[in-house]
Amino acid sequence: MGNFFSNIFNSLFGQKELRILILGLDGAGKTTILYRLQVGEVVTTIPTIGFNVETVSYKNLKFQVWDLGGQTSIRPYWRCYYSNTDAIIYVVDSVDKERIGISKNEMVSMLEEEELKKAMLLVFANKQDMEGAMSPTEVAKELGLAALRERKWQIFKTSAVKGTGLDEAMEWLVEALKSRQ
Ligand SMILES: Nc1nc2c(ncn2[C@@H]2O[C@H](COP(=O)(O)OP(=O)(O)OP(=O)(O)O)[C@@H](O)[C@H]2O)c(=O)[nH]1
Ligand SMILES: [Mg+2]
Repeated sequence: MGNFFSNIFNSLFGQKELRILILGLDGAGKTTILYRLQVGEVVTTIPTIGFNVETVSYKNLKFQVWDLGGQTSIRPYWRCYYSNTDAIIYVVDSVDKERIGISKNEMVSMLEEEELKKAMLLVFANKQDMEGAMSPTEVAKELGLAALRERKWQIFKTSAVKGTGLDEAMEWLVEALKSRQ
């Protein structure tokens, strides 16, 4: 019953939780980002088998943020979480030049999914604090972002451990969601 009233309240006042998925290869920094966004701290992570989900509040908006495991064997399960997604945060380890091609392929096949047609895309060129990190321009080029059609997207340079770039990304997301439709 409580849920019933809160649903009515939410639909009247537009307080629906927005759904965000955090995707990317294993070790890219997804779980670190999730908890940075939620509690503002760096947590010690272990590789995610399955998912973590947390509610994150930002500027009076509530986001239900899903962080999925990125290991090769569990990537096929990403699609189980696609429906009703408002935005995808696609995290790239900017130091991992060897696997940037794999990361691109995973991103491209994800974006082909009908269920994600309307989802906006935020790419995080993460681990910018590390020596040898590719710049956001290089990451954008490697991922072929310029070729994306009919997709609202933006790339951000982030460091989940230093906490840089995340605010800017959330700010962009809030504005993009407001100006949607
Ligand atoms: N230097 C640096 N290390 C980072 C950054 N973000 C994450 N890491 C580290 O990278 C490692 C992997 O981070 P996770 O957040 O567990 O990676 P994940 O994407 O969740 O990995 P899976 O759960 O296996 O898919 C951890 O040791 C993090 O501390 C960053 O911005 N800079
Ligand atoms: Mg993880």
